[in-house]
Amino acid sequence: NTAKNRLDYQPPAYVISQVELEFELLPSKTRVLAVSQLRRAEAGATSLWLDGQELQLISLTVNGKDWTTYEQRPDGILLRDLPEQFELCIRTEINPAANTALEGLYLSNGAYCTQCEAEGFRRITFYPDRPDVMAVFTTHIIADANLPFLLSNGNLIARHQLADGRVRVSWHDPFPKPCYLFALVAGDFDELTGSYITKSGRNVALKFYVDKGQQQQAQFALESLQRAMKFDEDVYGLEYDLDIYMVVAVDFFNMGAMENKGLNVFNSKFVLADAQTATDTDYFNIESIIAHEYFHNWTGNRVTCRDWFQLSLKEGLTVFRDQQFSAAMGSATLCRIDAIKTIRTAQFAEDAGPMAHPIRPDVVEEMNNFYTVTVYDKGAEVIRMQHTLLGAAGFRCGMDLYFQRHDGQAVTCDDFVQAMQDANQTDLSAFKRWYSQSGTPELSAILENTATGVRLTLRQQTAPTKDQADKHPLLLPLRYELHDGKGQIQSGLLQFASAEQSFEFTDLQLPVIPVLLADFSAPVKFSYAWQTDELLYLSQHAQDGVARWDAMQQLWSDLVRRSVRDGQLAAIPSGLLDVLGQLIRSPLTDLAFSAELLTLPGFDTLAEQYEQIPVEMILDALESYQQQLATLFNADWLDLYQRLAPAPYRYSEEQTGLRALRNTALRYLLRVTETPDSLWQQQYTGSDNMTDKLAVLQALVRAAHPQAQQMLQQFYLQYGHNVQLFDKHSALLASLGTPQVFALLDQAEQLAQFDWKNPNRVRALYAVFGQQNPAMFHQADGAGYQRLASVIGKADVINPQLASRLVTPLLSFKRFAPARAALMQQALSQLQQQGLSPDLTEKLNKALH
Ligand code: B3K
Ligand code: ZN
Repeated sequence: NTAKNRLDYQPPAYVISQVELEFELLPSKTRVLAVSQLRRAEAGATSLWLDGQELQLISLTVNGKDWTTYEQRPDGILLRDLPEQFELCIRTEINPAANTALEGLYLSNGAYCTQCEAEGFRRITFYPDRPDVMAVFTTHIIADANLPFLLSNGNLIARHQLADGRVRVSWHDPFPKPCYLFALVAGDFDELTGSYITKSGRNVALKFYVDKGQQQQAQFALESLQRAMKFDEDVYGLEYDLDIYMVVAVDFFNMGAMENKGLNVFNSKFVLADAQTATDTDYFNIESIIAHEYFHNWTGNRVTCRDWFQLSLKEGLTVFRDQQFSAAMGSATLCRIDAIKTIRTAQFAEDAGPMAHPIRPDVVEEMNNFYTVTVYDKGAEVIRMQHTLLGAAGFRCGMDLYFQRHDGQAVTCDDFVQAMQDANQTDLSAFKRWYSQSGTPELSAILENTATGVRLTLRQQTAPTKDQADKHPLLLPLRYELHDGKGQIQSGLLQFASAEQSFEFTDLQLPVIPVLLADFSAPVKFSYAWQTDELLYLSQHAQDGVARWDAMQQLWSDLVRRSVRDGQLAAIPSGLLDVLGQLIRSPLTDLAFSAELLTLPGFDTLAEQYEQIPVEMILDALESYQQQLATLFNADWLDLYQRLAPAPYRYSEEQTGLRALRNTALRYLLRVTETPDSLWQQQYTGSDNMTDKLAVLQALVRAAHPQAQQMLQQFYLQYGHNVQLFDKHSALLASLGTPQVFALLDQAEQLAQFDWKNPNRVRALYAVFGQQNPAMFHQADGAGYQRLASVIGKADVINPQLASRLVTPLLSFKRFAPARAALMQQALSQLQQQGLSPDLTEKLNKALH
């Protein structure tokens, strides 16, 4: 066990002021020379640990002399007898062509690129691979002339032709940085160029590097970057600091994107977009991820993490900032609903399972396993709560102080909260427990009359988690609305910090209909004994849009819960049908919001509400309710569909809403046999954009329509040559809820475009199968579990990070009835027989013990 503990942090023995790297690029024999200037930081220290993995050491000198007093181990080198100050010069050889883990320096379709966060730099050279060692980097790249673009961090300072025909370029990044922000890219690309003038008048060159022929598809990403740069100036006063900002799109990538200083590397699916290949959702994701990586330039790069336990310092904060940006670019309510779904499905599940951890973890084996929905998305909720408690102006003051104090430093989550506190002269010590406690608080409320008004009694409780037995109350900011049902509303913000507390409200008598988590003001589970008509009232009259949507979600989960309890489908109350009918016949002006109100909660959202998940019952109830709505409102759906006539494609809030609502209608229409095939065929062939084409296929798949498979085949033949569309085809196929899916998955693995080495290809099939196909993944005989486990075993040998992410749906086997849990556990145990990567080992040990 190689577990590391947060509290064991030791500052570095030596620090590095400057490092000069020289790369001689060859696919299987790349030479790396690293020359670093070191200085003792800890009194009396004479030895220094350098991390290194899969490196061939060629030579090592200290102050120009061969150094022999060192000890080489499988994971690095311990240097001894070092002077106070010295120049360290290390030559290594690495093999990018053999690097299928996609960590360190590797090849993606013939282009060299790097991924160093969290601990990938140690696969490039021996170095103190920890974020609190910040140095100024200069990088020289030597490569054949067939690689015209040789890129690294900072500004280009030189370019020479060498005598042997090769080219040598040099880059210098003046901002000290940890090695996880280092990047190198070398390849042949198309270049899309733009510019941005900062608020103080500096001109920044913006450059996007994409595969040949795809230049125009980066235009939307470029414009998104310009909007993000403006937003950070307007809202936080933060300006870009180099003369050039580069983004490279690669198809082989383990996650979404990486914020390397001045040289972001992106998964190409989060850069490339045009109406024919990208959906509205793709456009939304591109804009938000471009912004996320840009915002890291301040929250992550200028101020970075002291150690990896502090990851949420940069990730929670940067997700919060990208959410603010997306809310400002489009519908804030819709963005919030998206974020809530992520918390209620993936994050609540993580907190209830074997990988439960606080947003600032205490124990880590493999750091790559902690880039989680907890650190990122719950981390963002924890920042959001501070924003709620301090107000926008107070939060901004805290941010200003944070940068004033810590620019150029590697700091902790405590430092962040301290700045928020000091700038606002307030005490956040009670709030800080959110950083150290894992698990989901469950909040409940009771209302009663008193002599002078109404008393609201709140209780909170957090169940023990796998990692922590004892739980304490947390400070919950609760945005409430109290409705008297006749149009009078009292609203405000409560701070609830104990296990139980009562709040008195005057000028009010029961009956009162409460909203207690408007805008989802705290990431908790909430229960209150609303009557059906109270929820219906809130769905119409809550001031907060999120609360209106939540009331509808609550109505459906109540119905499903009753169906599960009674073993028979509960009837949809007539009041709910009235509200739905009304919405279909005359939608709200925000069409996308109407679409959300007309959509039932997903399987995962419902599943999270049960201690033992009744898979079939939830699926059956969802299926029946959707079928009923389809049949009952058939004429209204058709009418709505026909009224929402599409205009030529543009990505805009208005058009996106129209398509969302129209395609919601389509989904219901395809569930009834009377709907003529010509309706969806016309949309499929007649539409000028991928959003509407894909919506047809999705609707066919979800309705298990007899023509679904044939249409998937047609889509593949027509579009499968484009990798983004090939992945969309895979994802659709993997979500088919009938047993044929197993044979189709087999066939898909055989297609020429499929590649086990490319995480996008594998995820499109198997992340989707495991996470978006509950009917087949949870098939009662365990075939789904077996399939996923065997894929994970195969992937782990190639790419541990990929395998480790795919395993998530199997980990929570304890949430299922014994027969099913046993099958899931069995699949995991079989997997464990194989020699596994540290990534999977950590997760399986936690799940199985
Ligand atoms: N910071 C990177 C994630 C790195 C993941 C390493 N396994 C992308 C981001 O959050 O912006
Ligand atoms: Zn990030």
